[in-house]
Amino acid sequence: MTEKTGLVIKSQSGFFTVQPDDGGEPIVSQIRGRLKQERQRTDLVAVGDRVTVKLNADGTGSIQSVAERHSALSRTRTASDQRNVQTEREQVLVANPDQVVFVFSVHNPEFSPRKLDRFLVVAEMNHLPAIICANKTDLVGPEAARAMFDMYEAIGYPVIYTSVISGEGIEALRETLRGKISVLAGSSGVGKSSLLNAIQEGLGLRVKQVSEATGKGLHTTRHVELIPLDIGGYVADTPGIRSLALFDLEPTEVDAYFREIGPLVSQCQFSDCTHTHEPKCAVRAAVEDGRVSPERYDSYLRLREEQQELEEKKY
Ligand SMILES: Nc1nc2c(ncn2[C@@H]2O[C@H](COP(=O)(O)OP(=O)(O)OP(=O)(O)O)[C@@H](O)[C@H]2O)c(=O)[nH]1
Ligand SMILES: [Mg+2]
Ligand SMILES: [Zn+2]
Repeated sequence: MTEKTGLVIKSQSGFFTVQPDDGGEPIVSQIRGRLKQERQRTDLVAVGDRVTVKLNADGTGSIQSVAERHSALSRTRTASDQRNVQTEREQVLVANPDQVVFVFSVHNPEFSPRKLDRFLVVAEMNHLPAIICANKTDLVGPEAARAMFDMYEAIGYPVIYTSVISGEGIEALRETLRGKISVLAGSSGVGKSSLLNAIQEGLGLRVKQVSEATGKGLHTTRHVELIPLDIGGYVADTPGIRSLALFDLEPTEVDAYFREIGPLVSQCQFSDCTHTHEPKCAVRAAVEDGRVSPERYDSYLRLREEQQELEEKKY
């Protein structure tokens, strides 16, 4: 009996493609029966998981074991069973990503701080390092581009300034992706495919085929594929991050996910401070003296409000 260890690079309707560590051909595998019966609080196997596979005579594999995940890009969902008992279940979009790269363009389409702040909350919720890629710098020039994103560097998020036209930052982006499993996310038209092509010829096209193939199915947001990089590592370009809704979030939890605001909250005079109008509010004081940017404060208030409304709808 031959067993191999490898990485799950694709999952589709119960079939998992495993790239063996020995560099051999990918093995289309299914989950071994006994593994399947184990109680599931999370997806048993997801793209990015490290597994052992037993090779069958017909060339397919069966997954024998799954290594413990060190991280995941996931969402939790509350589901009811037959007896109406509510359980939380985790849906994993990508297991073990090393980082998420949020791509925005500085122009065409316009940069949306609101959207970036939401993405950053998703990264923080999942305890994943976030990197910001500010693309199309050729359209506005380096100073204007930096003025838009400086603030994010100041609060500790690395920003890579890129242009597929001038070549700025392409090498830096390549180095950032090298040897890592990266999730790339960003709105349509910001230049994700163009950047991938600049890093490795044909890579953008490869990703496009994946996203088109999955655009049709029901499980659009769940389908992810890891695309190998010549320089080592993998990227997943996923529209799914948009649907990693924030609805699992309690309004007060929003605090913790705005990394520059979280530590201030305990310094407000009132423990139930909403940071909108109360006297001696440490958050508003920080906005006034420039420690928290007005844009981030605005994103923060909007998210809190949204979560509040969702909470109220629940009852
Ligand atoms: N000026 C300029 N245009 C760019 C740059 N990068 C990409 N573009 C253009 O922006 C448009 C969109 O680029 P894509 O790479 O297709 O964007 P995408 O993020 O992959 O979009 P989706 O696949 O729809 O999600 C194309 O017309 C590109 O030529 C850049 O650095 N500068
Ligand atoms: Mg694309
Ligand atoms: Zn306050």
